[in-house]
Amino acid sequence: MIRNVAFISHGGAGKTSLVEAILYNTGLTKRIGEIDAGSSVMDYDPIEISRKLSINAKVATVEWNKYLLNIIDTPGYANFLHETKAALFAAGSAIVLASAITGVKAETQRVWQYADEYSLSRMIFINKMDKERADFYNALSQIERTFKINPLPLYIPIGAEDSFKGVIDLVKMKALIYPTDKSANYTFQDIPADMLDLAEKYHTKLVEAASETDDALIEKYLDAGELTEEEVRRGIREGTITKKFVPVLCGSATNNIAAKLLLDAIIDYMPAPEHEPLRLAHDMKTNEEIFVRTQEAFSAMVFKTFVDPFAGKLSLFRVFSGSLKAGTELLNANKGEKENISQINLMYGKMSTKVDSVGVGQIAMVSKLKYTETFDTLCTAAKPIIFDKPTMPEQVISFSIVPKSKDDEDKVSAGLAKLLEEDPGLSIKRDAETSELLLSGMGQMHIETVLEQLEKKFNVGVEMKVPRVPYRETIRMKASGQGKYKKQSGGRGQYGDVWLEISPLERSAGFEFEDRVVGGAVPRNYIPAVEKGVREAAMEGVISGYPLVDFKVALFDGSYHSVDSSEMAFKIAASMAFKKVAADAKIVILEPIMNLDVYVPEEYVGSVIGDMNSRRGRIVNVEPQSTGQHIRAQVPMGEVLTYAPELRGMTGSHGSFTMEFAQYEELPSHLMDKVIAESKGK
Ligand SMILES: Nc1nc2c(ncn2[C@@H]2O[C@H](COP(=O)(O)OP(=O)(O)OP(=O)(O)O)[C@@H](O)[C@H]2O)c(=O)[nH]1
Ligand SMILES: [Mg+2]
Repeated sequence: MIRNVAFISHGGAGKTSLVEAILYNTGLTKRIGEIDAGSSVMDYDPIEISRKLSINAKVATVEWNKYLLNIIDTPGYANFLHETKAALFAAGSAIVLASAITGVKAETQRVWQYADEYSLSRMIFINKMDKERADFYNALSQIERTFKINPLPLYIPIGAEDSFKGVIDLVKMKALIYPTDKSANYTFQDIPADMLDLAEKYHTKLVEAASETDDALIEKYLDAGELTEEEVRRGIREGTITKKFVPVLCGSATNNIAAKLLLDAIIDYMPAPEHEPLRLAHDMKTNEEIFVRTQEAFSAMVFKTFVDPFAGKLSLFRVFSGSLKAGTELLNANKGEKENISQINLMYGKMSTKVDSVGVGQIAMVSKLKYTETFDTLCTAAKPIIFDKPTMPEQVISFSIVPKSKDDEDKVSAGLAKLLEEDPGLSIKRDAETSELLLSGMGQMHIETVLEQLEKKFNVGVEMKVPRVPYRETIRMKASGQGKYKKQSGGRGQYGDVWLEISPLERSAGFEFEDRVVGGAVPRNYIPAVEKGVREAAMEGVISGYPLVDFKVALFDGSYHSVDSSEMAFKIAASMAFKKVAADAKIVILEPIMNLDVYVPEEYVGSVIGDMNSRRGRIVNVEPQSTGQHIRAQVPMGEVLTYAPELRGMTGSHGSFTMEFAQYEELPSHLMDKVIAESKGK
């Protein structure tokens, strides 16, 4: 009996702390691990300890009431949400944490959308009820407005802040009072007299909502005016899985209040693997898209890879169908290679225990796979399938990086190669012109942590330079002209001659090629070389070195030589023609525009908006939140490369934001010269 949940929320809401309480309650740890003391079992990475936040998704497999619960703890900070998205692929449902003080933030909305993409059922846990300014009802109404859902409390808090001492169970209609020793050995008591009306109100709401999930239940409720506890639970389960409503719990992770209740609720209301949304995969034999059903032959996807300099590669996989025994040989369908699964481990943090087999819904770890990378499918050779990979958010930022010592270049490349295996949000390429290493990721903090890992795990230091903005070139007019490449001195000559017409396409259309040659002026077999010549020349741009995009090229005439013509000669002629006609077609520079979501307390709204205007930003919307305002804006990427520290400075660390790529737009002409000059100097 299995449940499979991911904990998701904005950074710092208490996901990892809640998992630590769960590890303690299920007997896996003797003391509750604390983020602030650096004693967390889940956030064990040295960088997670020093930064006091989760960078990697990690798994805790725990046993509770004879169920095996696979809990995935995910990062919540904006720079690491690609990791969360990858991990959600392995989850069957999600527990969304909110803060009783600040409610939900920009990142919570982002991860909520990810859960929507995977159609996951959800429950909400309003955490930090013990902290100053904790207000359950405020957070509840903010959740309702933000997510436009029907949140349905299963428990309401007794007291708040220092005097938070327990919760009222709205199904049983009993008070659960907790001791102060964090043991979570609560006692059942009568509901305090001054809370009876409130509890009645929420109880009625809960029972009504539960009854509405089923005709027989409604009838019974209308007749008898009450349902049994079992019937209420059945209704809640039905409504949660069908997403009619979202159950809400509340508690305090660090005081170990309500963590056990959450485990009970996960078992009671979250879907079993066979009731989870079905995953799509490609059947390699029939070449069809199929839904993978749990009872089919074994299949699993690797959703997370850790590369330890000592222990080697650890692959975390989620089983979607069938079961697996240790010692089995599997197929990696993406790579077409066999992998031997010699040992299977269940995880909590970095701790693991060996098991003989795993079944549907389970998450486990296998080490030292030879070919397998993150998002590869492992299956049987008899039924090879490949799961659709989760898409990663657009990378937001690129820095060029330079080893502190010239001798370290090989070590840097080797270390980065390992980190790339761990992190699907990271990519690296060498700049063709400057031969600098460009590291692209989700934000400045993301790149910084990668460099910290290089230093800590692979012992090499690198420096990062100001990020580069990925500008593009495009054209605004039609133009046409000739490119002729002719060399006839000694030996075999070279001859290619093409006439091209270039015309603009709409934004993000990319590149189109049209063959309009008549009468064999350019022989068929040379036409692909012409297209290739144009494509390659466009990658290098014409005026700035940035790729030229969103255009169409038509080849409409040319000539050839029966002996001297070759593919190479036509490719060169095409590249010459392209550069000439593009230059005549009014080249402009495009800049990336970002969607920026900023959350700030009321008193900073004016200065944040004023600042946005000075960055050529457009305010799209300003919406009140319970804790301030949500400002949505579109801003050129070049203006917000170092926004994180600047917003921190502007708001005394009270603001938060997320940023993602929106679209390319024309760079104002007065800024063009500067971009061209900088790219020449790079
Ligand atoms: N008072 C109080 N503090 C809490 C509670 N839960 C977590 N915290 C504190 O909040 C901070 C962040 O907690 P984490 O558990 O790291 O939060 P997280 O959601 O895992 O954060 P990310 O991994 O960065 O997304 C730590 O300082 C915790 O001690 C709670 O219930 N009450
Ligand atoms: Mg965490």
